Amino acid sequence: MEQTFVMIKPDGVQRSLVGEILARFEKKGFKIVGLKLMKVTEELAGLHYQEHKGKPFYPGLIKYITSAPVVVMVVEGKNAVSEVRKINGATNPLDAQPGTIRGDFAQDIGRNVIHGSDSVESAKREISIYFKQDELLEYNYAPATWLFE
Ligand code: D4T
Repeated sequence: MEQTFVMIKPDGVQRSLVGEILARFEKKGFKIVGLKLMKVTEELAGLHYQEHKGKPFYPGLIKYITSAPVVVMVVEGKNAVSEVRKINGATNPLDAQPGTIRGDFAQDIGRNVIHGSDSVESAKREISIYFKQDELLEYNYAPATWLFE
């Protein structure tokens, strides 16, 4: 099983989309192994988005992500990294298909509601930025019996 990192960005929390978004991941059958509401500091934002440092949209991105609470989570399932990105939809909501989170709930690339790691390596890095080891729980996930052959 693969783990990935997901963030409901400040606009998603402010627009009361947390329950709706969590439900999509739960209904897919992803096991939630970590979950919390938090405020992203400038330091954490800088670590998370280090690959974008120097790009024109970087200052706005940091301001946005640190502006209000976010919900961070670690979800686990088959091909979780790519499956979560399919559920999230294209980075630019105007390119995102209806039925995806961004396709259904967003219009602007700078307010695109959700983040999902783009590779297993990124997922590991981002999980370690936002979660301490003891915040990730190991437990028996009952639906697994009916999700997997
Ligand atoms: P995240 O990281 O939010 O899941 O987005 P993606 O992985 O899908 O896309 P990304 O890393 O290329 O972009 C990170 C973040 O920056 C915002 N952004 C991006 C922006 O405001 N303007 C831009 O031109 C780009 C490329 C949106 C997502």
